[in-house]
Amino acid sequence: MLIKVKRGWELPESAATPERVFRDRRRLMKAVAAGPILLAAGATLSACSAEAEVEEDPSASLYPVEGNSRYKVDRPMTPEELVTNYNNFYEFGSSKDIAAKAQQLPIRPWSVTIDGLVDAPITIGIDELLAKMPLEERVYRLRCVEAWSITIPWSGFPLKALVDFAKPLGSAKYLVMETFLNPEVASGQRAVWYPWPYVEGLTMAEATNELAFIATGLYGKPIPKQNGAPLRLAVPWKYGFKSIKSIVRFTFSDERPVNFWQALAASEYGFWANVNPEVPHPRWSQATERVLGTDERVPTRLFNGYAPFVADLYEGLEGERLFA
Ligand SMILES: Nc1nc2c(c(=O)[nH]1)N[C@H]1C(S)=C(S)[C@@H](COP(=O)(O)O)O[C@H]1N2
Ligand SMILES: [Mo]
Repeated sequence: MLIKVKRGWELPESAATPERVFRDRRRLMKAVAAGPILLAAGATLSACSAEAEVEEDPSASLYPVEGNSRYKVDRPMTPEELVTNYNNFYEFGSSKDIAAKAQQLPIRPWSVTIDGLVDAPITIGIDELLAKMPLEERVYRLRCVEAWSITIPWSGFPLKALVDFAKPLGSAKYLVMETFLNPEVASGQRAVWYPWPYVEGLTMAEATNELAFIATGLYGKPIPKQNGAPLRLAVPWKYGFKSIKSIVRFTFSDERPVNFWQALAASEYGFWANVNPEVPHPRWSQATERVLGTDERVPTRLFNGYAPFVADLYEGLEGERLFA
């Protein structure tokens, strides 16, 4: 992606290739739209239906957005092809290759409800919300609890901007977030042993920390469905499962929520889930991580390398299970 190179970000040649393919497909889609003559090529058409969705996204013209260089990474960007084809999104199944299935998710209209301990609850359409929020691009690392990691350019807005917009009451202690519930299109949600819908939460101090980000774009385009369209959380100092996808509700609460993975296995997953190489998962070490797109295993860092921004959030909380 030329624009990334211009900004001086490290981008391996392999990452540029999918973008070229994407552009070629866009050209093809335009050709398809121009006349019915290509419609006989049914196989080609369905093969690029994902790109067609991206084309139709009404927020497409918002991107790319201005980069924020405050948040530095010391690793090359993960190839887009990998980031969009190796996913955790249990609503569409427990394997990593849910990208095609996720295209079933309708993302317009998409309403976001803000309620609980706020001045006035509101339900707002995603495009109206996007128009009110200060969009920027940030390169963040993401460390999954399964010990793999990626480095990606999100577009979106600071979660604090949404909190300010919501005007929470002084009694709010937590921000609880909820994913859509639609078992008709999300086959994973027909598995009744999971506590759907997916829920996550942050303390107010975490939610208003400058790193907490709502991602609405990825690689300078609207965020793909498999990555949590049309809006998902990005909290890079916590294990990936905290970064909840496809959010429909933000509820301010005075009660700590039980998040999805904690409800499933409280002995393995908790509320805080801050990255710490020295605290193993009960079934595996967290000391190192596999860097997707490379053959490397590198040491994992405390708070995933973001300690300068977030370590002070946890002062006085040493009695809590901060790292699971
Ligand atoms: N709603 C929802 N959000 C979710 C998940 C999920 O299964 N459902 N998986 C989480 C996990 S475990 C990870 S590692 C990240 C993966 O994000 P990515 O697929 O965009 O890399 O999403 C998180 N958000
Ligand atoms: Mo994860």
